[in-house]
Amino acid sequence: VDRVLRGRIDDRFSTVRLGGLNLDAREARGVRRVKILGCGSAYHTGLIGAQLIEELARIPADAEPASEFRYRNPVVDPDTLYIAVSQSGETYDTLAAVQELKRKGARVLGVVNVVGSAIARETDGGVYVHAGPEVCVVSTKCFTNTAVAFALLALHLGRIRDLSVADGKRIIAGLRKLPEQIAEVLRGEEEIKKLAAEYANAKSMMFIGRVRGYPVAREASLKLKEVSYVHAEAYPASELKHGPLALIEPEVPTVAVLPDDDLLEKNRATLEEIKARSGRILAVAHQEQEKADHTIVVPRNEVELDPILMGIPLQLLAYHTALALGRDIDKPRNLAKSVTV
Ligand code: F1P
Repeated sequence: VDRVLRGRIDDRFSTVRLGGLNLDAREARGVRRVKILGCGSAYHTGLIGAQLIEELARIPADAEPASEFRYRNPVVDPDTLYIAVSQSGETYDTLAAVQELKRKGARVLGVVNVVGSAIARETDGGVYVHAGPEVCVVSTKCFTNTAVAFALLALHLGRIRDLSVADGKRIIAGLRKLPEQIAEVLRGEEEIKKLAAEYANAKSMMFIGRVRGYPVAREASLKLKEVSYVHAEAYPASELKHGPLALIEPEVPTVAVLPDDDLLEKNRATLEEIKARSGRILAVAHQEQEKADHTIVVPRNEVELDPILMGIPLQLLAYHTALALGRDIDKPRNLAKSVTV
């Protein structure tokens, strides 16, 4: 996180410098929509990015799996800014989506980790996330850094559109706090290891979150599947009552991601519904949750940045679940470093 922030923040003017963005102020003001494309973890950071861009720059934004986008003959709109996200920069579905967009005359930026990769070369400009090489196959530190890069991009767009100058100061101060807070979360690893042992024999795991919590729930469930092969589902918390509640039983625990926002009461009501069906609950929150069987407490930051911090203990949970089940975490089955077909 230090690396993605380094040299990019000017505290005096609460502005952000994104050298390679290649989007001048006039072009940035003309953006009417933002559409973010990526696969797997990259798609999930896109969901976080879309929320940050809506919150901090007030531009309508959404994210879609690049693998879907490329197959559906999408309408390409000249006032939409397209952003491709990829750790490796080589994922074929994302590259194909970029090429399709370029063919149709769209402006496409990249939020990419590997410098000089195919997606970095094909896009018109963008932000490198400087996470360094992902030593394991799954995306972990790159997930965190990409979310930070999106916070910087959202601040930049907001500032150009003069919408979030006051917010900018607050978010910048929050970003500066992140490295130490992440270190604090990592110091809690022993506790997470014990929790992983406790939940490792689950038949299946449910991950839920509302708004800021939802992309984190999706990512945490993907991490668990990728490295431990435990079946997991992720749902927006309000969708539970539209069917999936039927799955809740003691052998199917729920991981609930609970940012300290104005949805916390609503989230607590969902926990009650799960308890009423004898479901076990592991919460990730800023304070102990009395409805939960266990809570992983993470430090408080600006609520917009909660998805960044809350993802980290759940990456550790997936890691220790995989170890508890004797999986080879460095060689997860059926997963390539970059998916090129
Ligand atoms: C996308 C991705 C990763 C996943 C695995 C397979 O990669 O789905 O999120 O962990 O490595 O590929 P990328 O486009 O971000 O390199």
